[in-house]
Amino acid sequence: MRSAWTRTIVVTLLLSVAIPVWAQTSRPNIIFIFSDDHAYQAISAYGSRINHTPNIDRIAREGMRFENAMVTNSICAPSRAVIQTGKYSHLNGVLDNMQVFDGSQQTFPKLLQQAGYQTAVVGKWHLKSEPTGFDYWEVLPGQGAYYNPDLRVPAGQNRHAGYVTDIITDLTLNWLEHERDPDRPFMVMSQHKAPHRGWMPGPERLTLYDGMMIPEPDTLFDDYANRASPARLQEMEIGRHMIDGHDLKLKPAPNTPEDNPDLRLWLAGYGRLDEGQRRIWDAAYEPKNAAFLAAGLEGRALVRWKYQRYIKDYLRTIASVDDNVGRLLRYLDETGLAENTIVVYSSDQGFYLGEHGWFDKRWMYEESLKTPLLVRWPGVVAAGSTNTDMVSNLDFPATLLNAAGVDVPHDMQGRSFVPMLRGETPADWRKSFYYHYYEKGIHNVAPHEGVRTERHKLIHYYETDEWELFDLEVDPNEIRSIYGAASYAETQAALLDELEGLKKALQVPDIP
Ligand code: SGN
Ligand code: CA
Repeated sequence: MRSAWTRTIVVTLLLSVAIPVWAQTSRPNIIFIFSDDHAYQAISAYGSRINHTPNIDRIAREGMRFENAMVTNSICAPSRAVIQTGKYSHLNGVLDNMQVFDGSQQTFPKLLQQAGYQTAVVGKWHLKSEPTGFDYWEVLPGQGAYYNPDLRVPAGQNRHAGYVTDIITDLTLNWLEHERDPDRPFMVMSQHKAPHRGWMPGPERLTLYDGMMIPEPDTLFDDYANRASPARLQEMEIGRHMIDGHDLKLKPAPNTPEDNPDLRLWLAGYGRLDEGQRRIWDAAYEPKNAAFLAAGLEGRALVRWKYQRYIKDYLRTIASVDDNVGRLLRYLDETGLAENTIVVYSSDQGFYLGEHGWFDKRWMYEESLKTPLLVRWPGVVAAGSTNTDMVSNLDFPATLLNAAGVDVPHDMQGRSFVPMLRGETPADWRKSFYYHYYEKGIHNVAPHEGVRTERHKLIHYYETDEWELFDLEVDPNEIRSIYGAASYAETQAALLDELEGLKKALQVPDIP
């Protein structure tokens, strides 16, 4: 009896050793749903005052909501390069939106592939070089278009009729249904263009919020007093920097010269609509535009109108993202895949929804430093749980590799937050976070670096050698820098030390 048991155990052990790791089907699948510029303030699971996102909320309700997920460099291509590599911009080579990602370097999809995962990426990519480490890819060239978008594939480019958010989901579902190898685990990145600027709502959502007033943020009329000079010098104010044809959907006058940038942007958006799409677009916007032009608004009233026009279009594009998250979740339910699939929802960075009078991102101030992060993992993550530790897009690859049972390479700077997903924060988890924004160009945000702790934030605009210090507990809106205040001298000195220490540990080169 005993020897039979022993034999069984030995055979079982031998078998489990003999089965290659990649053939074990219990490893979780991963669906990484990513959007572009989706602020946590516009997700009801984060307490949004301005919209409802029932499908995205479902991921939070059945999973974990991270309240302090931060990006290392709040802009598109850099954030995506961080996510591919688990390394800060100064090591992965993508400091700003102009640089080309070196796809020959180590990335987490490649490591998953080597471990037997089937990998795919669909939608916004923005790293310029061709995706590497993916069995299937179909990505938007550059920023991509909202309507009738082109998508790049290894053999060239295809034009798809319809609305980009629906198309990205269609392609994701098509791959899952028809091209995936059911005997292997998969990792698919389904990455939306929405709600990126241009803010062109889908055909079914063009009149959502009509007749409603969306609440304004407290700092819509920020005067940038008590801040360093960059806050005043930026070019991302709703009042001053929105483009009529592009951002506000006001048709350029018939005699507008051809080289007018407003007209060019208008044509790049509205100009792509086919006749049928144009009809419903015009029916939605023309009556509202006529009423606006007749009202002759000025001053704060005009800013308020622009805010309403902007925020409604932004939220309309999110409504389509939410619908499409619902489609993906339903597919997982219907196929039984939900049980063994990790679903992540996140965005490449946060966004200003009128806070400080702004749209766009880039700053180390909260709304763009933080990004939404929701994770559902049945059997591992407790439903409806929350986490407040400082996690980052830097940690995404280490976390996904760890979840897949793949070793995390030592040269990745991020760290797995799988322990937090299980409800336990390691005692030595980071208590401070290093941030660095580099780009010089559109929106004129001065390059800066800084350190964020649970309570404080120190920012250095190194080109003009100006500093800001915020106490987030007493000043959550970051409207009063207390850098240099005697009562904060100790805190300030400690943060300066912390910043130096982090830069050393993270191998940040000296600023030239
Ligand atoms: C475009 C937008 C900018 C935006 C950048 C970067 N202008 O240039 O407003 O900051 O993208 O965005 S637009 O006129 O083309 O809409 S990012 O998300 O790709 O970093
Ligand atoms: Ca972005």
